[in-house]
Amino acid sequence: MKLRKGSHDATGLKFGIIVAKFNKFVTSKLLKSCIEGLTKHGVVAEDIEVVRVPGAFEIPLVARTLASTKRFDAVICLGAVIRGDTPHFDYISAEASRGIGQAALNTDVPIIFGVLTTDTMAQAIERAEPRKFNRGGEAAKSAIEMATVMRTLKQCADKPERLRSTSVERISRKR
Ligand code: INI
Repeated sequence: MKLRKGSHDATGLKFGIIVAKFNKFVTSKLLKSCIEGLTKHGVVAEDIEVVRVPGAFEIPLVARTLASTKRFDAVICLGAVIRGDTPHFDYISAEASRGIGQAALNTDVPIIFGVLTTDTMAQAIERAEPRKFNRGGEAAKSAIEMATVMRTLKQCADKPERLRSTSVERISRKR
């Protein structure tokens, strides 16, 4: 059996971050922890590009545009959609998740869904808070893991079997 997995060493990797301005109190926390998460794992500030958009609804188009440039190893989407009492929530959260997933599949670049969808502002704050759920930091970790596993898979696709051993962990079954 061969197990292929990503790593947490992000040295030399480049990331695009898209952050929604709507519910900025929450999304600014997500952004801060996300950037800290990337730099903690070896990413330098010059290799991070942040794009601000009005709300979560606008994220997919920018995600696809950034990913299409092929300048980034992964793109991270940050936003906060809070239910409140309007049906807006369902439309925006559905569109953001569908569009972000579609952008990743269309471009072959990992795009991370760091958009909070909660019933209340209190829940959103709790999820963004670094000492609680730290979803911004989690998004950074997922981006690094996906960027490194995709790099490994692409190297495997390019190289003949005998050259792949550095990126492949071989597990022999004990009998
Ligand atoms: N955008 C969000 O990111 N979160 C929300 O909770 C939200 N609500 O509740 O309305 C929201 N609306 C704005 C939307 O994303 C677009 O920016 C707007 O509709 C313009 O296209």
